[in-house]
Amino acid sequence: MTNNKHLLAWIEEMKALVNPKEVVWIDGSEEQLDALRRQAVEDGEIIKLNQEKLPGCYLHRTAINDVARVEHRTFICTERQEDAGPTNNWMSPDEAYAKLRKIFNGSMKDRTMYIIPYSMGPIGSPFSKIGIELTDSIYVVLNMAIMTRMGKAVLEVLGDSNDFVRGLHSKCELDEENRYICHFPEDNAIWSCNSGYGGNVLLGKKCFALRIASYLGRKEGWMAEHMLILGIENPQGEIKYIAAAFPSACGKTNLAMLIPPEIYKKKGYKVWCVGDDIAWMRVGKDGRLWACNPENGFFGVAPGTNEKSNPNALASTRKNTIFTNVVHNLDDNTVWWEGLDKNPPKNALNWKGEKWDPDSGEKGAHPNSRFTAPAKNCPCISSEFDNPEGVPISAIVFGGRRAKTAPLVYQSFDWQHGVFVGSIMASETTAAATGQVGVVRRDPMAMLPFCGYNMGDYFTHWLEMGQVLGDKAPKIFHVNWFRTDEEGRFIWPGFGENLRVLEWIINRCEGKSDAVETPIGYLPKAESINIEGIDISPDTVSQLLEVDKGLWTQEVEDIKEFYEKIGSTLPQELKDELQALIKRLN
Ligand code: OXD
Ligand code: MN
Repeated sequence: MTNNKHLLAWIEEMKALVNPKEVVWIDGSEEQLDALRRQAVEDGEIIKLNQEKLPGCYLHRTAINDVARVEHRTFICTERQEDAGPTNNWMSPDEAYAKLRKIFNGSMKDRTMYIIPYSMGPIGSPFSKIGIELTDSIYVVLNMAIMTRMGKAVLEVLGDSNDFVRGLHSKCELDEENRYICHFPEDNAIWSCNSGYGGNVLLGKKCFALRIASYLGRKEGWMAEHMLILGIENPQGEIKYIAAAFPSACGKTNLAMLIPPEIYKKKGYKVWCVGDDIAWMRVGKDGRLWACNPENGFFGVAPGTNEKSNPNALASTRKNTIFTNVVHNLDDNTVWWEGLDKNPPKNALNWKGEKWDPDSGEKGAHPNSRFTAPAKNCPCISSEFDNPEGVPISAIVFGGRRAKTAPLVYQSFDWQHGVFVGSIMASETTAAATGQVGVVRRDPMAMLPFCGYNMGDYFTHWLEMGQVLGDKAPKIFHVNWFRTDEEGRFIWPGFGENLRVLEWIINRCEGKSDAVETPIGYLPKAESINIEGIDISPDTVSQLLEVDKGLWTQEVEDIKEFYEKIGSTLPQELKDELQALIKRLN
């Protein structure tokens, strides 16, 4: 399919290492993908679901020891350890290649190696980037066909260029002890072994579009961020775009596709989804910040997705979708997960493929079970989705899951303070990554697990982007949908009602709403949050907007500790911001 000598030489080298029985180039055609689906069904790798109810849909189960990203086995392999920084696991490239060569050695002996050429971003756009993934998993091929633009057209754009990310993946034996996700930013390469779980093996996503891309972005003067992108259309038909970063499983997909509350709908408000997970952002010709979603689909968390929480996501999964680790309803050959509806199937298999009794108290779907759905399926997909220029960003929003400390919303004083606000983001951990659940952890810009280089240098890059953008920089905000009362109940209704907060944010960007200055930033006056049509009292809004100085004083201590961990690369500007916060609190 290509004469690109760099590509062919690399493939020969990898072939010599993994020794595949056969090699298949993925051309992106429906015929080839369909043949692969049939084969995967025959091999038992995927199950064909009810084609009347769920046309083009399949179910896959991972190994039970392989259900989430493995951060403790994810490495940034740079020559110098300080380039990976204190928050990443590090191995020298020599050590990592040597270790992984042993694991990959002959790993495809009885298997086919698939060569997937893919583009992150629309094929041929000057802002898109090309990757090649070699894999022994049809599941990976079929997922990449949804999550990226892929096939022959990508090779045509690549031509003779050596500028592509070299991704090697093998399931090997799915051995946890030898599971590694290694990134070689200096070589534009990713090696992933012994996993079949999406976040570890769909190399275009977290590995390339965040870890490798963040490294490239710093070098080339742009940003790769763990952000959703959405457009809010007002009744006059003007659309303003917001990019928002939240740690994994904080409802990014829900926010990206939110349905406006009834009273907003009646007025003519609409929300358009550009992306739900990753934003590549550059300074445009007009000096503003423009964002593109490099992906082509959604790899969303299934549990909790329902007709109320996210009807658009649910609609997106009704055709041409791959479900992973959900419940298999044997009566009608469909799927189910906790929080889909109140009628769990009686005759069903759980995510492990075992007979499952919904009354047993055991969960049927894995908490991190997923759907892989084409973006085009989404009823509110933006008309700008394929626009290579992307969309101009008015506001950047950071958020986390905090029961008490963070108010519903606040605005940073300026860009530098906004970078500080992003750098101190924190949230309770969830099931998206293996490890303890429910612990508060700092996750600056939601990039802690995804930054491909030193976190201190990353902050510096943010500050530098602010210099370039000057007064055209988006305004920066922080939101918290998860504030609770004394009984631990959420006090903000969330979901579509979050538009009420986004409206204040947009108004602030346009200088249309005033604010109260507090030690942590600008807060709305309680009456500036529109509560028309919801059952929430002005008192509750005031409670949501409370800034507890005692809690923030404790918070400062925790930030100090975190900043110490970042160490010598922490920019002086952020140290200054912390001192300024302490001063304002006193
Ligand atoms: C994801 C994650 O899967 O952030 O998007 O974990
Ligand atoms: Mn994510």
